[in-house]
Amino acid sequence: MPANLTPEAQAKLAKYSEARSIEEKIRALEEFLSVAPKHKGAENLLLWARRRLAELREELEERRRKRRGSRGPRIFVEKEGAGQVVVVGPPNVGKSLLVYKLTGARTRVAEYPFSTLLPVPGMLPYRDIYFQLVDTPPLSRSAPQLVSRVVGLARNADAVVVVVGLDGDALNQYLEVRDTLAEHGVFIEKPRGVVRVERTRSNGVQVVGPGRLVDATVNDVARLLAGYRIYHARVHIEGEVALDDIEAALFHAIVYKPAIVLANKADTHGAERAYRRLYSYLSERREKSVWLLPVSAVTGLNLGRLGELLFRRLSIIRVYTKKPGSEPSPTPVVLRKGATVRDLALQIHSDMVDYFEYARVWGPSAKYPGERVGLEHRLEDGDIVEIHSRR
Ligand SMILES: Nc1nc2c(ncn2[C@@H]2O[C@H](COP(=O)(O)OP(=O)(O)OP(=O)(O)O)[C@@H](O)[C@H]2O)c(=O)[nH]1
Ligand SMILES: [Mg+2]
Repeated sequence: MPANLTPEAQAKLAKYSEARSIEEKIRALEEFLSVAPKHKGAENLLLWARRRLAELREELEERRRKRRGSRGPRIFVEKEGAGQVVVVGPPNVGKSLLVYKLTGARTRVAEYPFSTLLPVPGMLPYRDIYFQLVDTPPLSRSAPQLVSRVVGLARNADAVVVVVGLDGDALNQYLEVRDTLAEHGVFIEKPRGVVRVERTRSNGVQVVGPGRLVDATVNDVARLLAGYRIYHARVHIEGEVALDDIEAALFHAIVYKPAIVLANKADTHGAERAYRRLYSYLSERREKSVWLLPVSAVTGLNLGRLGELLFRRLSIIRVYTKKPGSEPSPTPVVLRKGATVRDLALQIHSDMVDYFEYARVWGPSAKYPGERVGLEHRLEDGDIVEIHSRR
């Protein structure tokens, strides 16, 4: 069942999602919490609202510090490159050394636990693109202050790399990281259903994707969204999705992040045994879609394979644009798998679709080199596209 909020509480959440500034968002959430019903159905949303409020307050505090010109700690990391990937894990497993080895970023590596207290981003090159890897403080129930910081980073990221240490009980470390994140609404194991709500400007509420609505119709979805003053949206669903899941996704109360587990310190004594246990656990739960790679930050084992795994994990494609009569651009546009020429045009310029005439495509999605296609043509990784427009 959806949360069944009063119209007043729904209006406050609508205000939250329409808010532009952090201050407005904080005010809307505070107002929501003051009017929200306390019944069971609304529990999850209330929990989310409290946590989100705490994250926003921390972000506001940091902005204020920066405005005052102080060079104090940075808790949030702006996205760069083809995807932001946070590197999380228990203390002392080698997160910082891995991010340093993969990106060259100046992380802090130490023999003792809790050496990293603030996130440090670095860029990992892969073919013609870069992934942003973010080193983070350790996740440990004994340091709750750090937990909310790491969860905030994970919630905002495109994917999560979980680092565990094969010199210890790697399986247990994985389970603890997974559960700690899940307690805060960040899931790294694929849930029964996955929802992504994309706001659009026209065409009403559409439900798309390979999933199935459970005990609900598209009309029910439209009604739910209308309660939050959302009249145009594309709701992507995968797996089995209930109205509840859509409501949670609206406010990012519950998010699913694709994950790769790096089993680090493969060079240490006893690593093989620890790895086998972790491997058999994850392969029994294949449908949860958590990927595993043994590595060693010290010897460099398998570090060269992470780029390819991230590329597949993020479900992205690279599309190279070109102007008539010239060479394709050396840096691709990064799109989601399944993207069409329309998505590409929108990414280039918001006007592009209005003046679009046709496109020519070379590469995997073209039936023959230079095929002439329309806006709905589905692109593939490595395509070269030339857009012809009326101006
Ligand atoms: N043998 C071995 N040691 C490693 C490996 N990776 C990291 N280490 C060592 O493990 C220790 C911890 O490394 P860090 O990179 O600081 O670990 P961390 O996970 O960032 O630690 P916190 O920031 O405290 O959570 C250091 O002494 C590293 O040299 C590895 O692959 N093999
Ligand atoms: Mg560290």
